[in-house]
Amino acid sequence: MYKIDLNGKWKMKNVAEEEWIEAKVPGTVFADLQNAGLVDDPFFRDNEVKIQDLFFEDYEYACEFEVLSNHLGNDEVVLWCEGIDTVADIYLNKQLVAKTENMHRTYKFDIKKNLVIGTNEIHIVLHSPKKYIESKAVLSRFPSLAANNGIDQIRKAQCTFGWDWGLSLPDSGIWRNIYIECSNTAVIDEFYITQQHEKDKVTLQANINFKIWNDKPLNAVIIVTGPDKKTIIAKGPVDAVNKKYVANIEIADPKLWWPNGYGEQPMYEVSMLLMVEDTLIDSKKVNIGLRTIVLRCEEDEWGKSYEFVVNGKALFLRGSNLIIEDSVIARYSRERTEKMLKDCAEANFNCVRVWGGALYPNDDFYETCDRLGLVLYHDFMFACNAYPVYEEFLENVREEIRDNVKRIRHHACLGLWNGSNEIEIVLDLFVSKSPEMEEIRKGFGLPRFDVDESLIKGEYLKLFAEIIPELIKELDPQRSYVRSSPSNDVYFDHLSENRGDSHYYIGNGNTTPYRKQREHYWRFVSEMGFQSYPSMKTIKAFTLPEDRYPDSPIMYKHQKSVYGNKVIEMYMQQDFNIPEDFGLYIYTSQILAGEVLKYAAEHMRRNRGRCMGMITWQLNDCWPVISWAGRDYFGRWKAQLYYSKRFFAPVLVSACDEGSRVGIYVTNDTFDTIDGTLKWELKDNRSDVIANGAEEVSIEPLSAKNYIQLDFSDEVKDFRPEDYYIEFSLASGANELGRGTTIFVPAKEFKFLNPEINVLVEENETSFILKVKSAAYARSVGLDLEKADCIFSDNYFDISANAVKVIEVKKSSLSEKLIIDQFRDQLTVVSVYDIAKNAGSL
Ligand code: BMA
Repeated sequence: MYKIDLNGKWKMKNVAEEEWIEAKVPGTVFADLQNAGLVDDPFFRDNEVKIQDLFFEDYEYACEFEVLSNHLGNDEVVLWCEGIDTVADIYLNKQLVAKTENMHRTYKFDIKKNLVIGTNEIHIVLHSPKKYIESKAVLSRFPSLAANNGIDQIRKAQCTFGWDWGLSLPDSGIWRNIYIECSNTAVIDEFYITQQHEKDKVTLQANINFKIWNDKPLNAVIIVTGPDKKTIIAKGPVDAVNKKYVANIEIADPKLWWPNGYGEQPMYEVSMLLMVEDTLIDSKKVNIGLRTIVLRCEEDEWGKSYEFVVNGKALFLRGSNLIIEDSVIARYSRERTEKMLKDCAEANFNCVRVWGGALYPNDDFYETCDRLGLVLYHDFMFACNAYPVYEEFLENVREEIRDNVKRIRHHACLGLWNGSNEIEIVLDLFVSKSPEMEEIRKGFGLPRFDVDESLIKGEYLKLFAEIIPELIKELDPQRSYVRSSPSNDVYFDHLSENRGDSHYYIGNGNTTPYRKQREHYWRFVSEMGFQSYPSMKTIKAFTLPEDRYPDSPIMYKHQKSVYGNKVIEMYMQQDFNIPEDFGLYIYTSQILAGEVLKYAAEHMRRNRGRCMGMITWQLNDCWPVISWAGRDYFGRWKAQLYYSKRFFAPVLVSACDEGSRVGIYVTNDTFDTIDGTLKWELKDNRSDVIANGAEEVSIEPLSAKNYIQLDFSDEVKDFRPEDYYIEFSLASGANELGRGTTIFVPAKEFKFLNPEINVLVEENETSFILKVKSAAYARSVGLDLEKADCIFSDNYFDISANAVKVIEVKKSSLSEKLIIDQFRDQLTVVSVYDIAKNAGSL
């Protein structure tokens, strides 16, 4: 096999203009225009508006490459386009050879007859995605909820047209590798490896399909190399009639792959070789992890379970939703993706949901998830729309599913295929006459569309309950499939909590106080979130000083939800006084989001068994924006992600407070029994102990239980609840497993004293060590650096007077090298006391 790599330097121009500019492939039109200095930074202030005309233009890419006579002498010469965004015509030597209409597909075209020996030219015309959807919008059933009408007609990352956290930047480009492959005699065409798990043994079945142009006898060799580097080899003749080779390979004493926090992620390398006599003519390699993952939905006392069972153990999934990593897709990089995913593992995630309004990630994303033990709840790329079912569209979709399932199915991390995002909700919203839907419609200010309900829902079922699951049965039969999120196995009963998965938001069209979340007992939540502002450092990157206040026109350009900044403030008022200072306002919004999610997550984890997963909305941002993200565009952790690290900790100690009663719970999401001491203390705002208690506990693996129930109803008569808090902790020997505090009133009513927080910074070779002390009870203590970025081992934590909280900052997490004095100078500290002080309520 011989490869002609077409990646690299190309030229590009607007079809309607003469002048070419330098272009980079893989890449995108917008990135090339930006590199040539022809467009402004789309993320700055309101520049988004200025770039919109660009997406109504057609662009052309071209480059030349050499072909030798021995290239053309091959049996097959194929052009591979691993990603073309989206509507394109491909020309070779001025002849049209192919058209594309799907960003998500891997295209391959036979081009042997189109090439000449010597210099060849390829040029690719990328048609305007905006014009394309405009021309097709008549075929759409409904106007789009999220962005431009007609986006359901184009197989392109739906959110690139704009979303309630995303700007409109529907770019085009040759966004993945492009190359020519010349093959002869025979090649490995496809392979699929299944796993059969039995006690102390896993049997792999490798199915390899070949393309054969020759009648020479062929042999296949499969080498499986385990994590201990021991190999198992299978070999035999290729069945030339069926062009196949099938081998069963037994692995004794298999080393199982586990999600993050439950064990290791050992990988087995499977090499497949194709030989003519002793000569190697083709090979393929894949890394697999040995594990079973199934979604178990069985009738139980509450309805029907919705839990992921990994290697026979039902595990609680903890994670967040991935959107696109950057609005300019050319800026994706392996390093950035890896950093983001490492942050997920650091925040105690064992799962990531790949959300359906985005794109199928690059291979390195999956490899990293394999390595870090992040189970994927993986959508196909359909979101919030009624998708068409005319044959041409369906054929395009079938190919997209085939390409992506074949590309992704061997990854150990792949936990579930999910057909789509929020389609049942949206269709119901458009057509249902039910009073519940009428109410939600009102919240969105939407009319009901007088369209035949059964027709619309029938179309949805055709695509997501027939076509896609049939393909999964054929291509990836060992994987679980659900048709939408949220959904359950009763059609259009997506609001039900006792079966299926749920999405739950406060503030999206409702004003439910967040403490009401405890009235719900979801089986699995695949979306739940609350908006907050990104850090001041991020805001500075897209604003001028005069823009820096919550309601400024520019802040609103970076707020895409119709509910907007007002909702954040409305909820803020429930718990906090509103600070004047913008920096404190940002801090307040961030800890509020943390508190909202903590409240729900702890409740769900206390109900482990009934509820078996929480995936927050959303993990990341694709530009600097006010959104639900836990990690902002620049990768900075918002308070929410630090809160996640605590509320997703494998061992969680939490307090369930109801008036003057407080229950202390432990959720143990590990495989180990924990013997330890659970302590509680009732303290005043100076941290003086008023009452306390302790209990020796033995905590079963994979369990959640209320160990201590306290009732202060008598004491409450004598004390003012705004002066007191409860501190609780769990320790096993010298090892502290969890600590937290809870107050009896909303934070704005608590009588905080000046905590005079003091941070002593020391260092060793690899880390800065921070020793945080305070003079009184301090809540949500936030640490940051003024200019540089870093990851603190804990942040936005509560601390009592006289305690020393030790925080580590790995020097490797710093965005720039700092010596200890610079680190000290840049360090800022804030706590809820500062909000109250700034708001003048003390
Ligand atoms: C859900 C998601 C997204 C959206 C988010 C916030 O509905 O699936 O479509 O961005 O909520 O509104």
